[in-house]
Amino acid sequence: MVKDNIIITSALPYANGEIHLGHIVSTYLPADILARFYRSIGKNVVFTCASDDFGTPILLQSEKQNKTPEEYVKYWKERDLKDFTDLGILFDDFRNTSSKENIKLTQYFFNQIYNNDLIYRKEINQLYCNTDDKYLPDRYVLGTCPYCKEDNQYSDGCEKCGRAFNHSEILKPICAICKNEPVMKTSAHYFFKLSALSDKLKTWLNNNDNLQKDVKNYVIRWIEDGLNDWDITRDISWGVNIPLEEAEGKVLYGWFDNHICYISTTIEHLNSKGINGKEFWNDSTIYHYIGKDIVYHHYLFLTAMRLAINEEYKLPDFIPTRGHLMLQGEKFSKSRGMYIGLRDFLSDFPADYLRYYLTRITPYDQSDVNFDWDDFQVKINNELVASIGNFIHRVLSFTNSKYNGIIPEPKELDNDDNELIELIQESKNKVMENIENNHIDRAMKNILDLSDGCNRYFQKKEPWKGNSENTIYISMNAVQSLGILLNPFMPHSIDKLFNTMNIEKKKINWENCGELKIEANHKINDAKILFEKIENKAINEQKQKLK
Ligand code: B3M
Ligand code: ZN
Repeated sequence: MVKDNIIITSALPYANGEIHLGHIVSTYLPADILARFYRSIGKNVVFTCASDDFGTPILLQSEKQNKTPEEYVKYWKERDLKDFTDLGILFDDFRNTSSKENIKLTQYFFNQIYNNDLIYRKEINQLYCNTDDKYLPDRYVLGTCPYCKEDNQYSDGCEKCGRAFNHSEILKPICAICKNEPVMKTSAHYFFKLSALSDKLKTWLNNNDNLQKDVKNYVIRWIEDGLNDWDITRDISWGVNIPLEEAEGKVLYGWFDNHICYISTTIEHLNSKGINGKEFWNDSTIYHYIGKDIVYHHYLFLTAMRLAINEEYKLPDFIPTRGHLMLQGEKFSKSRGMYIGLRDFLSDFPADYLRYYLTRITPYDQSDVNFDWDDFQVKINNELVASIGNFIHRVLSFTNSKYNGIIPEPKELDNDDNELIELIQESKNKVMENIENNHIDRAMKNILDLSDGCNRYFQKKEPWKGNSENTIYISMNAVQSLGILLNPFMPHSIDKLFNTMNIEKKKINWENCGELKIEANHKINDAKILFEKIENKAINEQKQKLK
């Protein structure tokens, strides 16, 4: 059973580039739909996110652009937030991993874990550039992959063969800044004893029935194969300082501080509203939405860190994990031109078309999701326009033309009328159950089936032949019910719909779905077409843009 307090987070975007459709599919859209749904049934929802500011790639990029890292991340944070807002991703708060509060909480975590003897210091070999006078972690080093021998790879892994490796293993290393050859130097690093928490992690995984079984199984396999201790240090200037005197000049690895920002953002947000954030955190149902590439970090690093401080901050209940986005059956990739940026998409199509399509094609599992332009056109035209939009428009325009926009007084309801009301109530329960179980694709299919049922009802009743009072009265209430069900998925369109229907969105909630809330004599405004068909030309233009 979910609690009354609900905390939802989405993986934090690096403040290092634009948001694209790959980000949306696994992480932001499913989380936003759940948040909107829980708000509509009256839960206390806090949906938060932040920009992920620290780390070597961001420092390197800011240096390349002659900016301070602070200026650099500010630009991307604002840009990303604008794009999310345009898509209707409605965060209650969006902060920064580099915020004062997050740094403070991160250092608190470090100290507690250190005091609990779960962090130790060890000398390791690090590449160092004498020209730039720097240690060179991760992306500061280019070299040849030790496995497949591909040139021009970063020192943390190879893009060609996909292997991750240790910094010191890269062959023929050069400094990414000055291109000179670095030397090997020893440096003291701090390690988190992940291995020592293996049993606790396993128990937690086994006891949490909300986690997806397939993910849980392979994470348990990782634990059984033996976990390595985790190097949480970087010898760079851009990060959270390690709060120990002897660690001067060293910062924490970004994956140590970024997920703590789920906690710091949520708690700060609540505190600013006069609610005790920590109490709320510990008395809520917690969801962390992620893509499958960061399972290790969330199922192991994040949970281990909370376990390491004796669960002073509650562990997540759900970590909904979804697959990658493919485009036209190929790997989504900016460098190869198989790519769609969110902002570009939104300049050509309405936000709700993307929300509709991605919802329809995204299951609650690890399988990859294929964005296909032809399929997009088919689903929008044959489903959203031809079923949902068609029913809504027929009802509204008929009411305008036959009744001057005024809902007629119904007579005694007949079988067909009652059957439609029943269908709405059944659909509502199915949609609700599916959303609560994270099956948003199935929930959308339930809504589509309902709108098909509404169309059949309207067709059978033939209101154009006269005697249309009941049909219009019932249909108008069906439209409102559809609007309530669709609202978490397509909020922009439902705002427009409710404006046309002259009803205040604030005044209606999930419970009103299936009720005959719209009464006789209520007056609606002039109907406007809510969803327009997509022409072939528009799709062909998009296909041309690829590659
Ligand atoms: N910034 C983005 C990623 O690896 C990374 C997520 C952080 S979530 C705490 O997809
Ligand atoms: Zn150099």
